[in-house]
Amino acid sequence: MRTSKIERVTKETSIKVEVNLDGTGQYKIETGIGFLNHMIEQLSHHSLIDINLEVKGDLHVDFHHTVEDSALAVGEAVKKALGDKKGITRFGHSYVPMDETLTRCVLDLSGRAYPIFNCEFKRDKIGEIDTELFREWFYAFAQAVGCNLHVENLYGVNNHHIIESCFKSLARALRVAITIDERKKDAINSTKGLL
Ligand SMILES: [Mn+2]
Repeated sequence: MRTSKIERVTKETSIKVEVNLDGTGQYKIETGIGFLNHMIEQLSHHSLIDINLEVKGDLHVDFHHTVEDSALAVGEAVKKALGDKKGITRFGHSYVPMDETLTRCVLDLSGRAYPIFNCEFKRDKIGEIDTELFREWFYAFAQAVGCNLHVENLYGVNNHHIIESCFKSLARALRVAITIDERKKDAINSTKGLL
């Protein structure tokens, strides 16, 4: 089983996270922000990565640190669990619709962080959370995992659908990319010999 455990403590947030890449999508997510819990639960459920995440953040300041650091912690845990990345499929992509909305995610677990997040929101907030913070979440996640991550909302009207489809499409793309390719399971999936 490819598992990891991370504890990440700063003056802004205190985080414990455990992941199992070879899980079944079991989760316990407690960030203190309802909508963010809902999104990270989607990530776990649809990637089949088991995620236990506990964040105690400085929500009295605003949600920024909690959102960004939750992504850094989950990303670091995924990176650690991937280890030397032997045998992984490496690339993954998916399209996820939600009613009127369609979002695409394409990623490469290359070891190089390069996030693209092309989504526009027509509302400033969903529930209590600022929609602009989701760019921060995807940027931080790509930085921490060390992946080339392109998330693009192709069209959509409802802002809840737009952001939820981003997390679901990340989950589905990640599920493919982390899967062991049985035909190459003892090799690193790069002509360089390193990922
Ligand atoms: Mn929802």
